[in-house]
Amino acid sequence: KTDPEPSHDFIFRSKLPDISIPNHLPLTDYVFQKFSGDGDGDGDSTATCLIDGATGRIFTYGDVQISLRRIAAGIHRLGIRQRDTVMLLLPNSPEFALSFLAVAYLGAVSTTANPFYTESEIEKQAKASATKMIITKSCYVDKLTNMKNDGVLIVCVEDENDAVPVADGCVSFKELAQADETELPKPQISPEDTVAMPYSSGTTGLPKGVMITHKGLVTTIAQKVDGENPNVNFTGDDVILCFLPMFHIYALDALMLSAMRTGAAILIVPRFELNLVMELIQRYKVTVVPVAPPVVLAFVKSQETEKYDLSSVRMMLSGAATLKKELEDAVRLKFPNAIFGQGYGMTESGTVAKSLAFAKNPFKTKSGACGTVIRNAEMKVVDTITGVSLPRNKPGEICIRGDQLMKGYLNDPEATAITIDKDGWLHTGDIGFVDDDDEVFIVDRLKELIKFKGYQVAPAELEALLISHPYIEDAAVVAMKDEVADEVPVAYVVRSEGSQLTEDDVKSYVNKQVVHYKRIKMVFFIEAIPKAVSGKILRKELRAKLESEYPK
Ligand code: 4UU
Repeated sequence: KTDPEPSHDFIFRSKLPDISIPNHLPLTDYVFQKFSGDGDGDGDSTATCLIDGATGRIFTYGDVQISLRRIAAGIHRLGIRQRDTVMLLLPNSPEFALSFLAVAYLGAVSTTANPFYTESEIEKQAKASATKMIITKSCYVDKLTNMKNDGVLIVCVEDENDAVPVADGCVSFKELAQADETELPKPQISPEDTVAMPYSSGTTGLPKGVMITHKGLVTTIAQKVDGENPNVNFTGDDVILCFLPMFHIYALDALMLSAMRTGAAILIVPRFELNLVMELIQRYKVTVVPVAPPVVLAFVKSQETEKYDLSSVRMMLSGAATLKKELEDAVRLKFPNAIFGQGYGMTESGTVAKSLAFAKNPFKTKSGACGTVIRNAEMKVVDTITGVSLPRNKPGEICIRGDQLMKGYLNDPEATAITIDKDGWLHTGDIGFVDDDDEVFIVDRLKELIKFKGYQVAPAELEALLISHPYIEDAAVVAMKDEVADEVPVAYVVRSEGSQLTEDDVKSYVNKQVVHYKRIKMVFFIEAIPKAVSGKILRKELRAKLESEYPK
């Protein structure tokens, strides 16, 4: 029987065969499967799991598994139950990793937030996600007064030397971590339960809670590090450097959890500082360095890389933003022993593509590619106007399908339906193509999202702040190209009649309400914001105007 309407979709797949993925398991069971009776049982509990780069503290795999259960019992004792939301408002630290795992173990949900967020940014996310507990450090507690008054529990990680006592009305993390783990019966977790809920604006609008399930996270990790020929060959001998922010999906999934699944050691650093990072690479003989493009630029520009022994590095992985080919070629020269490649992902989709140069049995890859679609998944590229699927070498919107995708946006079925269509395809809002060797190249972005050094800046969020100003009639925010940050947000503003509002007034009004990378860099006053009849801002027009007036 012939199909009257055969599907003409061009589907792209990994060069690696599909594997069986145990995505029925709860996340922590999967991540530590090597240590369980039913896994392959070769986990070494005395192997190093976490190294605190700031203090040298070490947690073995055994320590981590017992600590996470104690912390889970402590959180439970304070009243947090399955499916409740806990906000992690922590810098990169062993406590971040332990808290995330504890919340997952409990069957509760971690919503991760940048600790540098302003009070109002934290409050918006805490309210929207129905956060019941915030785990943080003393230095951020001042921003949480309102939430504490609203009954949100605040748990405070003490400073290293206990110099600062835990703030009034907060629970000490150290005490919480001493709970009796045998008190907590193991919860029944469904693979469809949400485990992580980072915020992302996706292809349009305000930041939304991205409901990532146990099944989704297990799948995206397995797609990278499982199988006889894993796409990313992390092993128990690796020391993986983690300065990328753990609250963001890239470090959380592709670094922290993937490393734990393979038994590697994770060297945690609170923030990127070039010389400190090079010193740590030398001291700990770091083998894997996950980076974002601004870090690549810092390595390339540095005159001091020669002063350190960086020869232990065997893998450098870049992701989260566009990496220029010239930069990629330049960094290869600085790390002659390292394989360099990219990964491409999205909060909503997990990893979409990964360089096959990182595989155990690697493939030849090209500079500038952001990887090949991960295994156990399908990719297609569609025409942005007709939606028709395109063959190789033709740029269009990249779509991805598989078990790794988010369940949806919290309380937002409309935004979910715009992003994942009825056939299960997630529309990334990125424009790219797949070449003759199955490598993916990203060439443009269809969606409104701005990326400052890989950090998300949602134009709609800044526009909402702008129009809340009494003298601003209308506003639109678009990206301006920038040498260091790749993109920075700039605003087009329509002043209300008779207003003398200046550029500085506008900047200071918005910029004190947002974290540093969302700060508006320039303001252009304009008569009217160009809009479609539907009311949608014609961002393309504004971007073209910007480019003609401020060519790069
Ligand atoms: C050009 O940035 C991320 C996730 C990054 C990631 C995740 C798992 C990288 C490797 C990995 O294994 O998430 P978001 O939600 O903050 O931003 C998603 C957007 C993409 O849609 C794309 O526009 O960030 C951009 N992006 C990239 N752009 C991400 N990676 C790349 C890349 N090249 N390699």
